[in-house]
Amino acid sequence: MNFSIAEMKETFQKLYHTEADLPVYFAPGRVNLIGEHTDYNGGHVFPCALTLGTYGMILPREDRVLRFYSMNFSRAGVIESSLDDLTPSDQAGWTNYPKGVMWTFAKRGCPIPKGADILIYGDIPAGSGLSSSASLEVLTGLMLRETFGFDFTNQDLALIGQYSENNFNGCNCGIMDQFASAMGKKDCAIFLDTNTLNYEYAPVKLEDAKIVITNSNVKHSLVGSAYNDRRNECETALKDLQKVADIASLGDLTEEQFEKLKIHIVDPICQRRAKHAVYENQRTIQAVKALKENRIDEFGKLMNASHISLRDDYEVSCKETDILAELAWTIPGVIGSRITGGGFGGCTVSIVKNDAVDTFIDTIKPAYKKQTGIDADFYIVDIGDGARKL
Ligand code: GAF
Repeated sequence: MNFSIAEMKETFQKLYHTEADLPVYFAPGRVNLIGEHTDYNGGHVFPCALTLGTYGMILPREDRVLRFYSMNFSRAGVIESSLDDLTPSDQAGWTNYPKGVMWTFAKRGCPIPKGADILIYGDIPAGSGLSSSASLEVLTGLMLRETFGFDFTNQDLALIGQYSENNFNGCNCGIMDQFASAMGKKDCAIFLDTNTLNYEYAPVKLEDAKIVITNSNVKHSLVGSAYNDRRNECETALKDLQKVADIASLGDLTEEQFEKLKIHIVDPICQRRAKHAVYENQRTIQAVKALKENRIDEFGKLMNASHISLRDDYEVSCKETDILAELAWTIPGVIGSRITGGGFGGCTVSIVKNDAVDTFIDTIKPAYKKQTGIDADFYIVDIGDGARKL
């Protein structure tokens, strides 16, 4: 299902009985190249914004009614709510995300003054782990800022989205996804220190290669709770280490320091989780250096090592994403391949030489189907700009 901007405008006008020619806003999804599960451990991440994302339109009302409509879920029709009832509920479905952002604006001393009619459309594949919810949060913040004149930067919108996801939607995520969506830059990945929020844009100049996302088309149900479990396990490990070392986060440690200190982490599972967080952070720093120095093969090796660590130590991969990565590693011209995002299904990201892309797809598609019975989808993606008015 693909809609044009003109179709969105036409749908809005018909649905909400208006002739207003309203602007369309956009916030992208993201793919993370390396630095997984480091963002809530004070480490580094290296995501980029996609040209896929979530589009939205908004018209303020004179009352306090909120009306939401998604062109992706048109059967649900218009979902009505009120600014006086900003509480999460199972019945509210996807509208819990924009409502959470409105609730967070109020928490930050900027209550939304009037109701609004809102239309949303997204082209991020559903359930793919490419941050459709973060993009919806950032998009909502952007539309509210522009419509009601709030003085927030795009970085503020990322923090508002994360706060909302943590405190309204119940997922204890880090800042990576919202940051990438709000702050992305065309043809660049963002090297973000999640401890300080210092960041730099690193050009991803892949003249003879492409970024290929492979969707396993599985999402295991434990994703929300297991994500929060991983975060708790890392916090337990950190507390043990803080009894003997002056550190604020796992991201403060080098591999050598960790190896010396690790015996102080009592629970062996927590020890493995912490090992991943420390090593992945260092891999990310090394990978960005390698990219800047045009050592792309080294970047790819670090991606592969990231997958192995996520599979064995962090245990957020699954059979399907392991099959995808392991198949990719056998194909000549594949520079690197790993699971991307929160895990337990979702996608892998691979860097593939231009002349190997067809072989990549032609090899993985049937082999994956044979081993899992599932059809994988492939997206050759471009890196786009962050949230903006179109
Ligand atoms: C999810 C979270 F939302 C991010 O904050 C990050 O932790 C990621 O999983 C794993 O790197 O996308």
